[in-house]
Amino acid sequence: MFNLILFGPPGSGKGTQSELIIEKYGLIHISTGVLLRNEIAEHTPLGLEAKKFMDKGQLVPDEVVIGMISSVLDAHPQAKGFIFDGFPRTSAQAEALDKLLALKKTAITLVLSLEVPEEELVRRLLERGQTSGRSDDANEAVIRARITEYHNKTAPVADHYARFGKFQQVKGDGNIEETFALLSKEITPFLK
Ligand code: B4P
Repeated sequence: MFNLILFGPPGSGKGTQSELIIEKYGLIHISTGVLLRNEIAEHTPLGLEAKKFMDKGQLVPDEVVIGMISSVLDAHPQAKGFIFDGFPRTSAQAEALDKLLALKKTAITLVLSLEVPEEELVRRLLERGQTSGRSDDANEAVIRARITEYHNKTAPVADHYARFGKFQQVKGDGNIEETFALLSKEITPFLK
């Protein structure tokens, strides 16, 4: 199996690039952001709980997110591999993911981290906020709070995977096609 984590701050293009990667390589896409927004749209108890955090630009509690991931992994026993988009976002989530994958006799193959300057992140998210209807893109204060959460809680996840030589930075401030070409260069050798 080939299991990829697409890593990077909010607005770095994880969701955008994941769509292109699944189309080219046939992996199963797991986006915790999409899963959480679906729960909110369906007014489930999990969605109502998640919304309280997401509207403020905060991370949703680990146990909520880890439970969701576990169900999705179980739903795809024949997958040739997964792309994790927006997960793990804390060290506790990374440790839980390692354990869940070990139970399935697999592991993370590679972590690709999209590097984009902060002002470009804010610009992209404000632009998306004009049309997305996403409450967490709605104003700059919430966007900055998400970036702060990233620095405080998510950035340390990089060390977790760098220790095993699986962490690779990729320039993410070019256009969508340029960034996809750089990611493909890293992925293709594993999936030839
Ligand atoms: P996510 O849904 O994961 O979203 P994101 O980090 O905001 O965006 P992403 O990096 O995917 O950017 P995108 O491609 O969309 O998280 C939302 C919230 O959910 C979190 O704040 C948190 O509250 C919660 N959450 C999710 N996962 C969690 C977890 N594991 N634990 C706890 N809480 C969790 O791109 C953004 C914009 O830029 C788009 O408009 C796009 O068109 C544009 N763009 C992309 N690439 C571009 C490029 N190269 N050039 C110009 N524009 C580009």
